[in-house]
Amino acid sequence: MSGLRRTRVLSEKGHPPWSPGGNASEGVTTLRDLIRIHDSPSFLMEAHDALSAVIAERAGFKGLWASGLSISSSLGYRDANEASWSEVADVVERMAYAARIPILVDGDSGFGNFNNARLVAGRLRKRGASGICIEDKAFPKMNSFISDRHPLADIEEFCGRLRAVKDTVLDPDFVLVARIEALIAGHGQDEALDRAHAYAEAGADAILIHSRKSDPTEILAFAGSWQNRLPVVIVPTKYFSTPVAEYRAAGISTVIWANHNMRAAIAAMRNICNRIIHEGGIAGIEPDIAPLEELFELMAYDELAAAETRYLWPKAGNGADS
Ligand code: SPV
Ligand code: MG
Repeated sequence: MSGLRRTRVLSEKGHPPWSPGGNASEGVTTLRDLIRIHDSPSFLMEAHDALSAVIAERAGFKGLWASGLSISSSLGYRDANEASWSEVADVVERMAYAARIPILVDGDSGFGNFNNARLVAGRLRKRGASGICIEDKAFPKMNSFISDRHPLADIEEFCGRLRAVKDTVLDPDFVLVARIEALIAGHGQDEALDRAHAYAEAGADAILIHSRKSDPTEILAFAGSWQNRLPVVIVPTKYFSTPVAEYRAAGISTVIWANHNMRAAIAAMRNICNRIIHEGGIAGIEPDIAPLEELFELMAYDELAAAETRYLWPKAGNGADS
């Protein structure tokens, strides 16, 4: 029996066999395993659509970050809850369809109160997400690097959002990350730690501590005090020059490269657009863009060709199940 036959049943994650990631789950690490406390941090790579998800998977990343900033940007929205949760969920579904590796979805502040948060988390799980990250801000949120005004949610009220997600999404593999914006909002370590303790009590599986400083002092101080009561997740967008060895030494569980596929795409697209304008054509750019063959390979066109021999002209005897 051919491999194609064996892949006819949908996987638990819902991959049809013809999706680029296929439905095999061998070798896939769960998000819960990635976000455990390890000797060395796990990496989650940003993706904002199915193509970027597949590219990250092929590069060897074990998990994805469905970034609110990047998904919003690719849809032409500001990262200020302009995109509806269902628009984000549509994108996540395409990512989960195309890639086999688990996806942690940036759930912003949960799109409202406890009721919205539990609804969104449940829908995202159904559509292929392996976890959700919810930040302790009010709705609508604003991207953490844009303004200085980030009103924080009341701790008790935010704990209600976390508890509601936990009580609603009963899948033990689904990961709930509580994101603390206290440092972003200009509060100190005490506020961040108080929140971390409360969110752990409310059932969070991990704590994301965010910082807008260009050095890692804040998050390292937090990690030193927190002592890994729950795994710590960080987003070193602003303190990008810090070596990963420092995170390893601090016991950081997971590092999110939060927007780097999107920013790489912006730079590449800007460059190629400018060149076509200035060079007056495409003769010179061919070596600098992905060959069409690479695109066809990423999207598994070979599987479609093989399926045609099975379903479209099975009697032709040209290779199907012979
Ligand atoms: C995102 O990628 O949307 C994030 C990270 O939430 S940040 O942009 O740093 O807020
Ligand atoms: Mg975000």
